[in-house]
Amino acid sequence: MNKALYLADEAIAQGALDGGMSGIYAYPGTPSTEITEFVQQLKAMGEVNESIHSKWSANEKTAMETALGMSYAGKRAMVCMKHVGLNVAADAFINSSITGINGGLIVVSADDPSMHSSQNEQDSRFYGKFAMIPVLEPATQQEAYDMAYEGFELSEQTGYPVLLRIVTRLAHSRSAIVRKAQKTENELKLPADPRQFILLPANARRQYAKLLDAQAALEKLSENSVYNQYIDGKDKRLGIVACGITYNYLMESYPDGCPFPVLKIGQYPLPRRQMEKIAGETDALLVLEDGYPVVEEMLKGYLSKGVPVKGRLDGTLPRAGELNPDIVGKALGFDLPQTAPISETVQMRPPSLCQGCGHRDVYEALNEIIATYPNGRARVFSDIGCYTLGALAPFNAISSCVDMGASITMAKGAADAGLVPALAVIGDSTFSHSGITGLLDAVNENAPITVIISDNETTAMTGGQDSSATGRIEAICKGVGVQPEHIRVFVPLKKNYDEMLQIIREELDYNGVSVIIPRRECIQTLKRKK
Ligand SMILES: Cc1ncc(C[n+]2csc(CCOP(=O)(O)OP(=O)(O)O)c2C)c(N)n1
Ligand code: SF4
Repeated sequence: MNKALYLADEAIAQGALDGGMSGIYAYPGTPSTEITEFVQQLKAMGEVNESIHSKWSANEKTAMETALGMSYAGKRAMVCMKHVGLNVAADAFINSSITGINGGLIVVSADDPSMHSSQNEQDSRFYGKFAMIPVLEPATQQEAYDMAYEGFELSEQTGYPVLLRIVTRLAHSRSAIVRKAQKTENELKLPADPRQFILLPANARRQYAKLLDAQAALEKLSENSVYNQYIDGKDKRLGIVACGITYNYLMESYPDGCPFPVLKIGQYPLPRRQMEKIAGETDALLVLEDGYPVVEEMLKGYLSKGVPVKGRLDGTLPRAGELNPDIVGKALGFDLPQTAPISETVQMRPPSLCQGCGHRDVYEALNEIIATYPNGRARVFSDIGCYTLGALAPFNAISSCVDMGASITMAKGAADAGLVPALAVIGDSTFSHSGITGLLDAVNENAPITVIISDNETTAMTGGQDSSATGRIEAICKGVGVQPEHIRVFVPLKKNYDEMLQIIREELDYNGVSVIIPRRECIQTLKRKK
C-alpha cells in the first residue's frame, strides 16, 4: 500500500496527478500555493510526465480560462487559487457553469477564515451555489486526495466544473494518504456540440436551461455521496450538521463517538433528504461550518418546520473567524481546557520588511519627499505584496491596500478628485496580475499620477514564485503608452539615495503619467539562488 504524509494542498496535487490531470493552472495565493508547487517539484524530480502543464499564470482569470481551454480540448485540468482569486476569476468561473466542460475540470479555491493572510474571509461555497455546480469540501487530507482523484470523473459525469473548497487549517496540515491507481490522461477530444462553448444569447439560454435541469441530478448525487454521511446517535435532543473540517473538531469533543446524530457534509448541493431526516429526528440542529453561515442560512430557509437551528447566526458560535476544537467544544457545553497564561517576556512581533529589502529604500526616499509637501495631502496608494508592510512602523507610508491592482486605479481616482500628488506603489507580480489595465486607463486620460513599480523580480510575498513580467516591465509600460522619458529605472540602494530622491521629485513634478521602476532582486530569492 502506497502511504505517505501529505499536506492537504499536496494531497490535492497528488490526487489530481493520479486522477489523470494533464495541466494545472494557478496564480499563487496563501493557502493554495503549495498545490501547484508540489506538481512543479515532482516535475523537477522527473516523477511526473514532462508534458503536464504546471507553469504559473499571470492571474486567476487567465488560469481559469486556460484550464477551461484544456477542458474544451478534452483533457483534465485543475485551476487553483486563494479565495479572493475566485473574485478575479469569477467571470470565467460563472460562465464555465453555463458552457459546461468537455474534459474534467476542478476549480480549487482555498479559503482563509480568520484572515491569516488575506483581506477578507469570504466563503467560496457561495460561489459554488451561485454557479450551481457540485462543490466538494474535504474533512481530511485523505478526502482532499480522493476528491481531487475522483473530481475529474464527477465533472465529466455531470458535465460541469467541480469546485473543491478547502480552508487554511486543512491546506497547511499533514496526514497520511493512501494513494490510488494511476489513471491515464484523456486523449485530445473536441466537444460533441460545436455550439456548447459559444455563449451567444440563444446558445447561453439553452445551456442555462440545461444547468437548471441538471440541479435535481446534482442533488441526487449529493444524497448518495460517500462524503455525506448520516451517523446516528441515541440522544435526539440535538442533531449536528458538520461541514468539511469541522467534523474533526466535533470528533475531538467526542473521542468515543458523538451521542447526537451527525450529518457529515462534504458534497453540495446540500442533500435535502438527509437534511430533512436529521431535522425530523431531532429537537434542534447545530450547524458547524468554517467560514460563512452558508448551510445555516439555507437550512433556516428550507426546513421552516420550527426546528431551531443554532450556529453562527444565533450566537451559539462566533459570527466571524475560523472554528477550532475549543470553540466547537464550548458550543457543546464542554469547559475549555485550562492553559497557562502567556508569559510577560513573550513580545508581539509584528511582521516587517526584511533588513536589506529594496522596498525599504523606496519608502525611505518616498517619505522624505512626501514630508516636503504642504498640507500633508500627498498620498501613496499601495497594492498587495511585501511592500504593503510599508503601512507599519517605521514607515507608515501608505494609505490603502484593497485588492490586487487597486493602487494605480485608486491613485487615478484620487487624482481625478484633485488630490495631488497621488502615487501608486505596486510590485512587479501584482502589476502583471492586474495593474496593466489600470495603467492604460491612466494613460488614456494622462492622469497626473506617479506609479512606482517596485520590481524585486519575483512574487515574494507568497514565497518567491516566478513573476510573469520579469524583464519586460519597461516594454509593457511603453506598449501601454507611457512616455518613454517618464519611465525611470534605478537600483534602490543606500549608495543611490540622492539619485532616487532626484528621480522621484522630477516625476512628481510632471503633470502626467510617470512610471518609476526601482529594481533590485528580493534578497530572500537571491539568497536561495546563491
Ligand atoms: C486576487 C489575489 N491573488 C493572490 C493574492 C496573494 N498575493 C498577495 S501579494 C501577491 C503578489 C506579490 O508579489 P509582488 O506584487 O511582486 O510583490 P512582492 O511581494 O514581491 O514584493 C500575491 C500573489 C491576493 N492577495 N489576491
Ligand atoms: S521577502 Fe524579499 S521582498 Fe519580501 S520583505 Fe523580504 S527581501 Fe523584501
